[in-house]
Amino acid sequence: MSVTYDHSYVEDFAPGAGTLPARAWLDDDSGRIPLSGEWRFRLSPSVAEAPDDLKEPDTSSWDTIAVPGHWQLSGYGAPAYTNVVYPFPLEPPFVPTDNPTGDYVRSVTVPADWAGARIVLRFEGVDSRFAVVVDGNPVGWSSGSRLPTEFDLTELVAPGQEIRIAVRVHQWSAGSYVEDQDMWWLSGIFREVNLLAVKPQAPTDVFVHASYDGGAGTLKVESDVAGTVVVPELGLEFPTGEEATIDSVEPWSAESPKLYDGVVRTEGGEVRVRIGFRTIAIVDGVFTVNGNRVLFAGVNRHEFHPDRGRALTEQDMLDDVLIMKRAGINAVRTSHYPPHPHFLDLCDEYGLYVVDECDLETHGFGYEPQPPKLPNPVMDERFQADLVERMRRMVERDKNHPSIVLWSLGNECGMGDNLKAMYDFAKDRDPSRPVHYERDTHAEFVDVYSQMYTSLEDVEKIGEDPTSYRGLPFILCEYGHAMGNGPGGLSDYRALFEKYPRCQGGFIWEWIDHGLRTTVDGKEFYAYGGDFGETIHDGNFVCDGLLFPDRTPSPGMDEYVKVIEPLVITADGSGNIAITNRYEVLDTSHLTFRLESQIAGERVGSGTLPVPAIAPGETVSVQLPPGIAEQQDANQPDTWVTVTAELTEGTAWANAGHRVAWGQIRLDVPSDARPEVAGTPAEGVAGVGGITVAGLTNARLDVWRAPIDNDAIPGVANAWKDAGLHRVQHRVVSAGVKDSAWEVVTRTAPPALQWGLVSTWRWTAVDSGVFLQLSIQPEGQFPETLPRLGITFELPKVDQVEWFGTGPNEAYVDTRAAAAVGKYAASVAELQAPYVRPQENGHRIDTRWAALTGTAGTLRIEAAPDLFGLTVRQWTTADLENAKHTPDLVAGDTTYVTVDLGQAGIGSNSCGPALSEQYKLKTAPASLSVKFTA
Ligand code: IPT
Repeated sequence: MSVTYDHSYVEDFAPGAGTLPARAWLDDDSGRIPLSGEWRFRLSPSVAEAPDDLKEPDTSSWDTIAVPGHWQLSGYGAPAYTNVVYPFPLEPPFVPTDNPTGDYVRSVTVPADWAGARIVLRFEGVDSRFAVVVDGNPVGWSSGSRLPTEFDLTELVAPGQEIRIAVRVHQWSAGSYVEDQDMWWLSGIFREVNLLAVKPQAPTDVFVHASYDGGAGTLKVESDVAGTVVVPELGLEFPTGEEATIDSVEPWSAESPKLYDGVVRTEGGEVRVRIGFRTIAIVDGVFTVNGNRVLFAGVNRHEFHPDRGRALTEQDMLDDVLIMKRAGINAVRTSHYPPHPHFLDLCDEYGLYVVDECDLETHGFGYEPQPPKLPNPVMDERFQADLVERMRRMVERDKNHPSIVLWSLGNECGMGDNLKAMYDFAKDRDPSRPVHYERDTHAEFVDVYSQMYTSLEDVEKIGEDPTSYRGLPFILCEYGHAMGNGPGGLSDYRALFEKYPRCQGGFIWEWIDHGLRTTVDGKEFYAYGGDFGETIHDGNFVCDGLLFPDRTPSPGMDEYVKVIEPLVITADGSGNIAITNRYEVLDTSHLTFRLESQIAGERVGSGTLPVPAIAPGETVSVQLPPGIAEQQDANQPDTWVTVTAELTEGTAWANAGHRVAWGQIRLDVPSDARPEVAGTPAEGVAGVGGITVAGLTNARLDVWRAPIDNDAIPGVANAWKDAGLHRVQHRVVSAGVKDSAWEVVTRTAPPALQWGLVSTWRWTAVDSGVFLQLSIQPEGQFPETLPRLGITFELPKVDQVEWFGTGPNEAYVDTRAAAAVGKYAASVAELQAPYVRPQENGHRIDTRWAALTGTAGTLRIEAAPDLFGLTVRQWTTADLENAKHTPDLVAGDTTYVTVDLGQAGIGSNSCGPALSEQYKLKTAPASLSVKFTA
């Protein structure tokens, strides 16, 4: 192969040339020189323009770049985002002539004491294709961006001498056709490079087989060089290739990730292995680990950091694992490529089930295209060797991780023989793990049946007929699209996973927003598709995570934490507390239960609650401690008991006191009695609704919200716009004293259309304030649903809000699991959720009262008795709707307060089913009674 003149490898279907066979990622005693750090770097706009000098490069005029990293995030070129579509014409294996090509060069001295060893150059990940030249000698090339490659340099280098390594990396290659994942296109050497010295007769590949059955374990370690397996904790010492039986071992599971440290010793060296005894089996159509049904409370994880892209540090990986463990997440699908191997070590250690997915997606071809369309690469035999090799490279690298419980062939490729070939390879090499692939829609060869974004109705159907789809376990490999505000409706999915044994949970799409930290005109924000001038892009579809780009939780994350919590704490129906243990293997003896009682938001009692150890799957009833039940007082509604379960002692992933579950029990019976409103008419003033109290002006009926992604993407927002909801006008029909109230009748209606909402606003002054009794009547051909129905008014700048209702975070009708009833305080800024693309946020459903304090004093809004949704912001809904990024929202001197009678739910319709009927806000007569006090 001539690297300098022949770049035909860029468009070659093969996986590579000159590479070593795939093997396990090992913790061994080989010599190792990390080649992370500064390399000389030069970027050329095309292969043809890349100087033909890698044999003897004069790098004195080159820049430097940090390895690992992406060149687009290091000042060269720009990131580009597409989801399904490829950013280049489809004509495999060809790629555009304008193919940015980065040359990396550095030197390293091979230690003299490496004499006699095999010298190996190992790359953990290079995007997308690269060729290596060492001291002017072409070594080989490789592809498969998220997979390792090794080259044997032994013949080329002399121990004690310095060598020069040159790596030519191409942004586009034939491999790009099978790497169409929904993420930023980012190039370069983005994972570590190491120079290794493998000693003669040292093990270079081992395969640990450790199973568990009813207390006993078996262990067998295959090694390419025969030797001895030693596991001190179990007193084991036996030859590789043989099976040992251990009468009593502690099993590995996500909840209790017991690892035994072992060593494989051969004549030439040793490998340290971490052994987790566990057996995966599908029993009667149910996926089990160690005999226990698994309910995946998972997430899809892309590797992402807002500054580093997919070049994660070990700390980034640990951050992810700790956030997941603290959240009660028990599983990760590595969408849609094998992660950095260190992440898998952390999953073994901290306990997370992993669906390890191959580096493969060909979405932009369509699933099973027919001529004259081109075949999808998974149907095209020219790609077969590369695809099977990708599977081999993943399975070989990752086979020793107990955390991996499923192999996944890839994502969104349709169906084709190449996938079957990948499946066959995996089953042959590792029969112990089932294989997942979602687009095998008829379950022809997969071992678990999988769908994405399935509606509740369809999940229920699959649950009800356990023989469908060959009776396989069913998982949702993606659901709960966490784009922008959301996802909603998660509790409803969880209920089905609890109800049907074969419905074994799923993986939220996705873990983190891929917003790239960017500064323009001194203002920092998170960039998404289109922000770098891409000609073709998919906008903010790349920001659909439970975490904001900086890994702070979005409200959707808090909701998920509550929905999946390992205990359910509720009222048992007879005045006691019911606690159900939903752990897979743990009982509750590691938890301390605390209790706090509140009346109308004020704490009246607290203590610990003695709870017996509850076994997995069991429910116990615990009596309320003496005194608590009696606290209920008919004149003091809203008597709540909050029970919290927290870790008694610290764990590897959280401190003592960390909350793992909570529940609230209401002791009083909410009364629906309506107060007699007796007072004098609160005489009219300017403004449509017609009142001024504590600076309140311009009260108007409001039927619009800044579309959330789940409104905008499926076209729901457009249908609402067709009905004119975003631009209604108001007309005062009448105003005057009527039945001892100041009564204003308004009609709210869009231009050009004939329907409207007729509102009757009755204002009554009482001792301490003003009552508003509002009733709304739709007339004409009104739209079936509304985004919201409320009143919005203005106040001089408000700084601080105190409220009694749901909190602390925003809560909507289908995202309220995590909202607890209580008394909260926040600044107006803190009430906003900073979605990367600004949109409706910050609504607090079921507010009892709120006190808004600012320049004009304090305005108190009180349910009288109707609970209301509260939103307070320093900008208008139109500002929010027009903003592209968070800095576009600038606080002014006016505060906009919305008191909602109702608001549409959130759902997951940006990539998922339509909002459930029960969460739609139907246009219908409605009324609200609230009190304002200055
Ligand atoms: C699904 C993809 O698998 C995932 O990578 C991501 O793009 C997600 O959609 C949307 O964010 S595919 C879709 C057609 C259901």
